[in-house]
Amino acid sequence: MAQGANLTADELWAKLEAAKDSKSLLKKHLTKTLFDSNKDKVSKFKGTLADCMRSGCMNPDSGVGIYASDPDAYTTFAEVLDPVIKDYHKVDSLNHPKPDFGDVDNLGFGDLDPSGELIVSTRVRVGRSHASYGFPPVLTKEDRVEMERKTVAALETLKGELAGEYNPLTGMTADKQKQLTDDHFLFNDSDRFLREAGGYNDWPTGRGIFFSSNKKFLVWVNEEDHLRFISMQMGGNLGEVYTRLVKAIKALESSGLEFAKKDNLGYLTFCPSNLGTTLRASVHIKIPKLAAQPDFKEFCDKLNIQARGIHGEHTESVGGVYDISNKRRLGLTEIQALQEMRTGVEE
Ligand code: ADP
Ligand code: DAR
Repeated sequence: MAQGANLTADELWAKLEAAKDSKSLLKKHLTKTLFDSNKDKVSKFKGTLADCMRSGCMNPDSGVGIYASDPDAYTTFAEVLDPVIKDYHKVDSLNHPKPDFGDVDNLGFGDLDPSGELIVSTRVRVGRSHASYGFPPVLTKEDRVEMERKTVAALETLKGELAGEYNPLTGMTADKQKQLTDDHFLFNDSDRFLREAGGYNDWPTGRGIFFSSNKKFLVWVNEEDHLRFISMQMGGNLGEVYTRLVKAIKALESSGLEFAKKDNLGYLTFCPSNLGTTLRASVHIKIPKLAAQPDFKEFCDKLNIQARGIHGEHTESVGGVYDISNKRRLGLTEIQALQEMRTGVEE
């Protein structure tokens, strides 16, 4: 159960105010004036500012610290969310470009590490939200089950390399879940930031994972976002991984699913850090010496790349292997975000 589930906006604010050392974007941008003028507003999905800020107030060590309670929160609480979005994605104005996946038949690159000495595996993912549904703080059990049903129906239309099977978490043995999570395929319910944001309400109902037959295309259902489309494989062939994902996105877009979008923000997601292209391209790469350099964080910041541990965000590196990915997802196109990751990894 999320500790802060029943705290009022004022009680959450008091926690944030007391967290003098917090470096989150919520702490940086939510002034008392903004708090007072937004704390009583309610979105079209009945979301509140408390719903949005809860996780960052309960976890002062958050990086971002705020989520959108629902798609309309990006309008109702724009005064609070816009400064966070601009800061995270390093943009001065919010006018996200139209989707552009580039020419996948002429990408100009393939395997970033043909020798296989550095890159263990490569993954590219996007997030999507079903239009007309809220996000975790306002979702009901019935919403999740309904979204799961719509998603599975769309996944059943996939053909060829993308065809596969859906595995609901309900009824999945603990051993199978552990094996899939250890192998970096499946998500779990261990992220305290997502927990405080309502991400595990009614767990595990409505959650599951789709695998293509070769397990190189996956879809997460109702984890942090309603949908995560994931292409991944061992080695460093970014070209192959990306091309597979683009094929899947186009197939699912014509499967009848309707995704939540907003002109100036692109595709809408639960966390503002994932808006726009929603694209995160990553490699698990062996860089123990580089990562041990005192200026490693500055090195990454300069290249707009982010280093994570290898079992997901907020986890540690193991054996000198780091998850290196693009940081920015909004204010640039999909192919630009991918190129930013590629340039960073090649550096
Ligand atoms: P995201 O927001 O993209 O889902 P996380 O950091 O939460 O990112 O990672 C989700 C899962 O994907 C984790 O289990 C992580 O180990 C796995 N993962 C991420 N990038 C790679 C990669 N390049 N190769 C293999 N697994 C990866
Ligand atoms: N844990 C939150 C979210 C940061 C971005 N990652 C997401 N959305 N998975 C934080 O503020 O650290």
